[in-house]
Amino acid sequence: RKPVEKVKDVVAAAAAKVADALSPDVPGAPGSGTPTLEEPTTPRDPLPPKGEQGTPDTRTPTGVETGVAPTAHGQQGAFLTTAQGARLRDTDHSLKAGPRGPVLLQDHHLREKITHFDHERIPERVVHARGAGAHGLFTSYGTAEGLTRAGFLKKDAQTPVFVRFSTVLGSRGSADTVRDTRGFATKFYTGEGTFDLVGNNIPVFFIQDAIKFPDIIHAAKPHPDREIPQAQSAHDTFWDFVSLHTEAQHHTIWNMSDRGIPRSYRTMEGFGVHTFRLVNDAGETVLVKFHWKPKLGVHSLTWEEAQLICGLDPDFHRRDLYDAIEAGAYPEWELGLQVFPDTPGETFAGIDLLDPTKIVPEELAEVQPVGRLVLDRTPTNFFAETEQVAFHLGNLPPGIDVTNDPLLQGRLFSYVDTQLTRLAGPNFPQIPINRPHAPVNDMLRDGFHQQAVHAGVAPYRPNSLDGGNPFKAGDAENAFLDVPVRVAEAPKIRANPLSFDDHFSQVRLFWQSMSPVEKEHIIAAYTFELGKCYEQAIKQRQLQCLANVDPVLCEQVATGLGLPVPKPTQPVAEVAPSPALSQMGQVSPVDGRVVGIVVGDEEPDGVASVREAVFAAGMVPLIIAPHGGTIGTVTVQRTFATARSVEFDALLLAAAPPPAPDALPARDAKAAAAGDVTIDPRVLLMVDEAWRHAKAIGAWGDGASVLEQAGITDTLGVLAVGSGPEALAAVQQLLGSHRIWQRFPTSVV
Ligand code: HDD
Repeated sequence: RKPVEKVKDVVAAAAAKVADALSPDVPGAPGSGTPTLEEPTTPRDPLPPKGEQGTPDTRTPTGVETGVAPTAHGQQGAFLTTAQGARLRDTDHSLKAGPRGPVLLQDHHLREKITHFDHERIPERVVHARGAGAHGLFTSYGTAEGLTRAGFLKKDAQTPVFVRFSTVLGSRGSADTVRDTRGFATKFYTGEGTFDLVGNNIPVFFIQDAIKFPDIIHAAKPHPDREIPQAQSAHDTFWDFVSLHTEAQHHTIWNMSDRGIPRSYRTMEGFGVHTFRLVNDAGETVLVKFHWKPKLGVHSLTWEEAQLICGLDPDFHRRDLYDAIEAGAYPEWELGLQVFPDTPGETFAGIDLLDPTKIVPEELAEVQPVGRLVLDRTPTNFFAETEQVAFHLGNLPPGIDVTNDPLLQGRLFSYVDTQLTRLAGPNFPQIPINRPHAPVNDMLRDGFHQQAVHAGVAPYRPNSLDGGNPFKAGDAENAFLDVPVRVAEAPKIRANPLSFDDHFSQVRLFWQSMSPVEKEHIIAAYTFELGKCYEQAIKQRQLQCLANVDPVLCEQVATGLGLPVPKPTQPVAEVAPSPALSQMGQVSPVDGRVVGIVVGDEEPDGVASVREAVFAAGMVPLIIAPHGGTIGTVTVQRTFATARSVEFDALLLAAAPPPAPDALPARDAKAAAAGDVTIDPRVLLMVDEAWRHAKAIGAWGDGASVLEQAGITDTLGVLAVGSGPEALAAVQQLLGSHRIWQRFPTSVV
């Protein structure tokens, strides 16, 4: 007999012995009588790549095709293999000396599997750890052609991009809707080298010099002793720092405004913050600030919504981004530039353009649109793309250069440096998501995780052995130009320009530009945050800062804290408001807005057509019913147990569902039994919250009686009408303004 058959006999005999030895009371063991779940037995073809997902770039960093099939590590093939490609028989049992062990050290598959698992996590980002990303396309209008030689800003140029949005303070697993600044980092894979625009949704920063970054972050992160609070600025160390280091006050008031709690990444502005320098073909320069303007307008949550969502759906922003893209409601922004003459003083209208705690109001320098960004593809793999993407402000294509903003200069060092730890070595630009789309021909060699097989013997210049390659490019070959800006002759000194000393005028500018409702929200936010501090001295010091901003703001917050109102330490600045800073008064497209539709046990009249009409308007309808499955012809997406008002931008009531005593807490069940409540209390809660959060509510048919029982008699943005289509039309129109603003009290300011 052939040796291989003998081996098979031995294996079969061993397996039989193992089966005999297995205790019959082990679930799933032969003879145990416990059924095991059937697994598919026939291998199938690998799954095709996810729809529209491009295959990873297989070029080496030198631009040479590796020839490696992009699906090689797709984990989608029919047979399980080791990391080396050997097919495996079993991945469910370790190799043991007999069924009762011990486990053998020689089990290479066990060791490989566990070792790799043990090393799956990498350090999270030291800031901006929590984020979500998406791919898209940037199309240039060509309007910046005269200002910069950057090819991706030439007319009709199309550039693939990857954008990562983030919160700053929280850990990777923290909630999305906390009060915080949001990161808005964009990687443009231009044909002339990658351009990273690493901005925020707030146009100013806490500090003017990068050397203070560890201080502000240490102050804002959880306390070092107990590591709480998570993802919050409402604690002593944060307010200790910002009240002492008063240049932080401008950024802080933005955080305390509704900008600190965006409705969605899709409804956030983005800002490059710093001033950059553009250079055109003729070598002429201008100074610019980058702005992202969302197509859907700038909109926020209310503070109560934000807090509720932290518990009810901590992934709210991430989910919203993915859902919108997969539903075809592609998030969209316009890139705009504020353009300033490149004068030696680097100021505009008296504002120091190198001070990152200052804005230039849009009324003084209009934001000029230069292109459009559309995000149309979710990542295939979160870790590979969103987690491993590495931004760096020094990634600049020819035509864009940095300025002397001291915050920007320090950032130029920090980003590469942090990736060396986070992504373990200097070769992170070779990770697929970080690979440039421009051909790379560098002389960087070796290092941990080197992916390239570099040919040639002379990675140095000058050389003769590799034919003198690589050659230096000049203007004709579109080489990057370090703009030869004159550096002032000045002593070496650790100091700021005098203009950086103005810490309050623009805080007041922001405050003065807010509508009364927005001012109320700011007062409430300061009162909440300082109310969470323990040290009276810190609260008093912050009140002192507010006194320098505005007497009403200071007095209202002091009243909320039960503390005396301090006098300003300097005259309150005279400023002209900038209406562009307010979020109110905009009418925006309603694409991707979520409309909850409450139904009962039976399909109400017109629900199916209203649902279709919501879809047709580019919004998302969610049917909310007493139970899952279907109600008549419509499929249920949420039940009274899983739905909560904060998921919806507007609510439609098509029925008055009675209470289901079994599903109610004892108190509500008692009220229902007594006949006091004839509508499910969870529906009443939904309506009450939607009303409190100033959302449009429409009702028709039996739905109108829900409003009555919820005690909502105010008709502002609450419409009981004859038919579903009428209710929808009215609600849709109100949604354009995001909320029924008049419903918020504005008694104070
Ligand atoms: Fe920063 C990440 C934005 C100042 C040091 N920063 C990071 C991210 C964004 C910003 C959006 C996340 C990028 C991603 O999604 O991977 N940072 C800003 C803005 C700033 C700013 C708009 C001021 C205008 N940052 C700043 C300073 C320093 C850093 C002054 C250090 C001196 N930032 C970092 C970092 C991070 C980072 C430590 C953490 C993870 C990373 O870089 O890749 O290097």
